[in-house]
Amino acid sequence: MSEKFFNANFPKSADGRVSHIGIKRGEIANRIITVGDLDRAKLFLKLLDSDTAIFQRQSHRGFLTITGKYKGVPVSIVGIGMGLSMMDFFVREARAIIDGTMIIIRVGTCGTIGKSNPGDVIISEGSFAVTRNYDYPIFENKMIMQDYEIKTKERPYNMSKVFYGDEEICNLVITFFFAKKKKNSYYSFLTNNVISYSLKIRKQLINSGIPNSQVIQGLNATCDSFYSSQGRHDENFEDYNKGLIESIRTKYPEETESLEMETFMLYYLAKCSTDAPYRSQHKVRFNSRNSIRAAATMIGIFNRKTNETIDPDKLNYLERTVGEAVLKVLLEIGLDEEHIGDDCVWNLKVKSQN
Ligand code: R1P
Ligand code: URA
Repeated sequence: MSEKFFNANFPKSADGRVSHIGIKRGEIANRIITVGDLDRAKLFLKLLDSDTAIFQRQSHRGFLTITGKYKGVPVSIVGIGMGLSMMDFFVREARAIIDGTMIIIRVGTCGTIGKSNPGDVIISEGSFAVTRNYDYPIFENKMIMQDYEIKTKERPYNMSKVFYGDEEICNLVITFFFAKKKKNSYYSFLTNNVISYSLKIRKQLINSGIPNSQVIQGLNATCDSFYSSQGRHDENFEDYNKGLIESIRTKYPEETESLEMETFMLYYLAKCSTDAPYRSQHKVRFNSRNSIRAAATMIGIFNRKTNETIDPDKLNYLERTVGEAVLKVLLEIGLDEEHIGDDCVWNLKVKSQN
């Protein structure tokens, strides 16, 4: 830590920077795409308007914030790295420095455990957490373990209830891929696509030999490890996770499509968000209105049933396609109160080349 922070409860630097994501008021917009991989954030940067200055700041904790305009509207792209706590840092610290509603759409990758395959796009209407039960003992033999489970009803992993994303935004993401929506069913990716460049993309998909992907709506399981709580086998650790994927699908049969590591925290915090950031209200009415609206979309990269993995060119292509669709969705949502000010980075002019 190279500078002094003030207020131990919610630390900020003298010039108002929040301590982990490293930005201040006016450097992040109300409409946000968040990703894990910082290269994905840089890929999306290329989609922003070129006639507006683009702000970029990478914090010492690994968060990358990019703010500019898309079709004239202020947007931010935030790369957060991985895991529940990184999502928690990002959502809370961003919330502390933005006035008005925040719209946050995650564009991530995931493992697939349902109908979907690598190369399919999944819109997560809801998410639950799968976390290691840290009170569960490390056993010397299986018999003692079975006795313990019978006596205590404890299991090595806990599964939370489901928290849902913003229905309107999730549906909009789907309609930006497709003209019609049918819950819990398959969609032929980019057929009936309402995005104007659909034909071009379809041709490219065919020309590059990339088979059609599907867009699937389903539940997400957000796990506190890429390994143990996603049911991966690792002989170096005693993880008690044999059969975990089946247990997940038993708890939420038919609906669970994806395993990843952040969406639950995003949906949960959106649900916990208060109306404090609405400056126009003058006083806080606890939880009378949420100030964060969230959705999550993810590209399947590993099929956990068949071990199939995605081709990197296909992933790169899909990231760009999904990113562009999500930017368009962000523009569709009206905001009742937006962050404004002359010092906002999106109001800066592009420096002339001369
Ligand atoms: C694990 O490899 C990471 O990939 C997924 C998981 O949620 C986890 O963060 O998401 P991103 O592709 O957005 O990083
Ligand atoms: N991200 C995850 O968390 N798990 C996967 O299997 C793939 C991406």
